[in-house]
Amino acid sequence: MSHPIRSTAVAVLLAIVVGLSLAAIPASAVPAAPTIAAAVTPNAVGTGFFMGPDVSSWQHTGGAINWSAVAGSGKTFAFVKATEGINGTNPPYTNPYFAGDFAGAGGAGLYRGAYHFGRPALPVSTAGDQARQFVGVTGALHGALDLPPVLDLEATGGLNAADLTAWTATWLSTVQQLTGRVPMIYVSPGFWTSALANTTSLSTYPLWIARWTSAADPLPLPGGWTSWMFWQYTSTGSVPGITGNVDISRFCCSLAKLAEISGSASGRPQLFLRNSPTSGIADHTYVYAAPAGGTTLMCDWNGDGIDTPGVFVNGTWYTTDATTGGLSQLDFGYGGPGDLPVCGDWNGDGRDTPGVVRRGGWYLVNTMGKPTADVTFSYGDSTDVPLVGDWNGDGKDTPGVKRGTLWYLVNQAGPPIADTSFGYGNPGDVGVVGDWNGSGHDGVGIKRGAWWYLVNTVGQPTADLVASYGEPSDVPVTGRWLAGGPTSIGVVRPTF
Ligand SMILES: [Ca+2]
Ligand SMILES: [Ca+2]
Ligand SMILES: [Ca+2]
Ligand SMILES: [Ca+2]
Repeated sequence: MSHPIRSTAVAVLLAIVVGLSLAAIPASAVPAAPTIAAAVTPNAVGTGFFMGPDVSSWQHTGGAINWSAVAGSGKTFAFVKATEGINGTNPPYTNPYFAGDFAGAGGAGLYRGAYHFGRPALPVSTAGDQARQFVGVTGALHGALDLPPVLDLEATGGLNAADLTAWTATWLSTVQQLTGRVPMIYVSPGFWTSALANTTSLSTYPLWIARWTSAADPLPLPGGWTSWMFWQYTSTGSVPGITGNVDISRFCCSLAKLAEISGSASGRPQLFLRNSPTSGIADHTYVYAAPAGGTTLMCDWNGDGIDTPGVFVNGTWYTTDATTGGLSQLDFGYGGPGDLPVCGDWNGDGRDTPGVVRRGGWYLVNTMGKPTADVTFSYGDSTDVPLVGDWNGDGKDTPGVKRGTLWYLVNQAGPPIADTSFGYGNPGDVGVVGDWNGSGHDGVGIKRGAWWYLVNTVGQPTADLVASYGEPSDVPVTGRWLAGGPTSIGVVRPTF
């Protein structure tokens, strides 16, 4: 079935020069990687790990917590128990000190997190009940100092590993849905290994590992995790302002990373991806915890055949290989504010890498995190929308630009003359690129409102595939969400 859409009157355009000179902007014009500015906090310690306690009602048996003294001792963050799921007919438990301690920690300038002590039970839907119980007390945790929500896993409730895994996954996904934030798992290696049979199915969630040891690190990690975000290294710590023993944890990374995982989740990209371009609901829905306000690109950064997010915000790239959201794995500077980000496999090695387009100048790099361009040239002008595709099926991605309703595609990085040019769509349509039929050649398409019109053969004036997906205000993304399939579609929508 063919669905014509209005095309411009010019069916065949002469190839035209859209760039006047090669590499008019020298490579050195691309700035070196900017460092990510560290957040300023009065509690920063100069070296070593950033540390903080986690508290519950137990820490009130000796009196109120003096949060100013906690902060003054050099601690950077604190976690406070909010709720504990109680099954059956018992009323759900809320820590009576949660509100006061959460506010007190924030008032002292500490990053603060809230956790739920899980009480797993069957049916698995009780996990959703407990997620709602938790969020009902904590709210969405969008405050500037708020850390990700936490599930404290220490009890099995008698569930076997498969049920406990399903219960945990349900709590996490429900909290993520309710808050727009990616929750974190608190667990000991022993509990994860035995009670959850060391499942690797949840390793895209950040890990708060409980391993009480004087060793220099908590390795090895269970569950397929390759990194930890917080490490509770002792249960018998001492912190000024808190009476008695208290748990203390270390944060993995820099203050900039702490700031990145904290604060408002508002505006962070939420992905809705379907496996078939023309049918089905969202097969993959997740929030990517990159900073708000950026441009989301989907590319195959690790060469495994699956496209995952990269977010470009004013010259900083936040990329991940995870297919279920979570935090960025690699942050680096490339380009600057006002640049238009692109990604593609410029050298045909099977991995996609970044590029930026600045006033018609293209600056492409072949290695993730490399601060200087490998390839530079001019193509298009400052008002064109850059696109990237493998138009000729040779395994390398090359530029295209969309200028109003006209498309200009080129098969090599450098020559300023379009190999293919044609009109497709209306002014205001958003252009997309993909290999919709798995031929090895990319085609094009447009998103108009909620409707998508996709073409397998560039230059063909009628759509091969027509689909309705997403809201008119959603930003389209395209890519392979399953290895081996043709390119499919999805949308990006900022979280609330
Ligand atoms: Ca990949
Ligand atoms: Ca490559
Ligand atoms: Ca190509
Ligand atoms: Ca194709």
